[in-house]
Amino acid sequence: MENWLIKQAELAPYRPALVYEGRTWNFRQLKTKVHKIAGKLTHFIGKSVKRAGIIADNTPASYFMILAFQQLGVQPVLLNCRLAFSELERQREDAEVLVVFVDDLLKKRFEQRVKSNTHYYFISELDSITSDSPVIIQSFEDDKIASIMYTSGTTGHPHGVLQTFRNHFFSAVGSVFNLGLQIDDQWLCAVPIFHISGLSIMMRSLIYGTGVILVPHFDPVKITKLLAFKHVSLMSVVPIMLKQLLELYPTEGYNESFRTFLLGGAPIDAATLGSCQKKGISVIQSYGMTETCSQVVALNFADAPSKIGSVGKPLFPVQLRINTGKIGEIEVKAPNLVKGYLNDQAGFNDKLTQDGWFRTGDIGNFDKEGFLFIKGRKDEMFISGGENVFPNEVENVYAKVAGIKEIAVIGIPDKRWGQVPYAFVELQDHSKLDAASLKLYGREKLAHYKVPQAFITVDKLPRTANGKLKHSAVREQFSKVIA
Ligand code: S0N
Ligand code: MG
Ligand code: MG
Repeated sequence: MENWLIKQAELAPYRPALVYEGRTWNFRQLKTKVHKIAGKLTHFIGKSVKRAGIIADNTPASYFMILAFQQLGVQPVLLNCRLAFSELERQREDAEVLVVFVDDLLKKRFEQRVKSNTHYYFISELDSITSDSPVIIQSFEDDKIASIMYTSGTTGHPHGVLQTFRNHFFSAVGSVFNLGLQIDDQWLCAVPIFHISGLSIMMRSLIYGTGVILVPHFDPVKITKLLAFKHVSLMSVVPIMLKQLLELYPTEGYNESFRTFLLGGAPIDAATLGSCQKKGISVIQSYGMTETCSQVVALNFADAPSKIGSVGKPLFPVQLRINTGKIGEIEVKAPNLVKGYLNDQAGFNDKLTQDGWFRTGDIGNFDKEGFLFIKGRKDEMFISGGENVFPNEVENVYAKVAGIKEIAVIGIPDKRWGQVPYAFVELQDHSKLDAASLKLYGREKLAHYKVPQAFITVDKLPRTANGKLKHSAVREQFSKVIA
């Protein structure tokens, strides 16, 4: 395929590509800007670098930088800014990345790290660099890596998901066949661009030639104003965002340009969806993951009102099956399914069935009309505010703490975040538990949303016959303590 950015600069040069706090770049200006940064990058990181990292925030600087990497054929490794520094370092090393750019909006958190670590730079450090003439790749080859983002798993450390241009292209195709396209569409992006929820909005824009309204933070008041008064057509949200926007929904409704929320990232309660319906707010529920470059299942406009609670039907041309035929693990085959994990192809292959379907770890069922309902997880993973939390990752960090014999982390329902982590701790003899210092310790080693909100001492943690921690039994046995 022809380089998408160059193509749109030719096809739709004057159409808005990016809008940010009152500034607009059309596709021609976007191309010029991105190529200029590509030239600076060439000067800065050399011509032969394969990958580079970015700790992005939702700003034009990060947006341009991600696109500039792609223009140079450099694989952008998108690092989650909410991670603890040790987590980021492990991912950087795994991806063999020597240069990581940090968005200047994150200065407060990263200032010391950028100063003291040779691999990290603020994006603004490029300002004073002259721009060499960059060697821009003319085509986006199907199997070339367009982006890498890390996801955790039930075993071991997070792995880098290798997303190709073809993966992004088919993801965008599946979405547009469902949601339709108007050439003046503008997609509001408040989800992080380091997640596939956000990056997929950027990629769709390049593929469709439509605009993105980027916002730096999820501020429900500001966003409600945008939805009410600006030309916004679609907005991707996770449940916590939709709930907060619902509370602020103006009596006059949103601007007539608004078509729908695309809801994903986590299951949502029926009451919130019911309220949206009552108020006449269009919500398209969807289901997807980093490994499929965003949605693979979504409702459509016609079915959304009558199929509340379902995430819809598999998008074109996604194939989906439930392994048992009734309620069971959801398996997927699709051109937007990635080929593997960086440095861990075996780990990825383990998730494939013998006939090549990807086992998602999610449990669901189809109703008689072929609509998918998500019922839960096969493993202990849970979602907090749209972020996946793998208990074993948290447990491994705490297993090293003196005095802790064993620790079990489970997701507990939470009104705001959906679920939050709680820890149940079996202490070594004569040890004492100090929840405050355990929290501090977690904050050092883990992203904040992974740190247990409570540490509860128990005499004995339930184990299976062969001594493995049994999370389901932890939940059953100690549910009274939590309630
Ligand atoms: C909800 C968000 C915006 C909250 O972040 P915010 O407001 O910036 O919080 P902070 O200032 O960082 O922290 C304030 C306090 O809140 C706690 N906190 C923050 N985030 C969380 C959290 N996630 N869970 C629990 N607690 C949290 C902090 O700890 C802090 O507390 P104190 O004061 O104690 O320090 C933010 O979390 C956010 O952006 N969430 C969404 C992330 C997301 O996009 N997830 C989706 C990932 N999934 C996918 O990408 C696949 C599906 C998909 O592609 C998709 C998803 C949605 C829509 C569409 C699609 C699609 O298919 O296209
Ligand atoms: Mg530095
Ligand atoms: Mg914030």
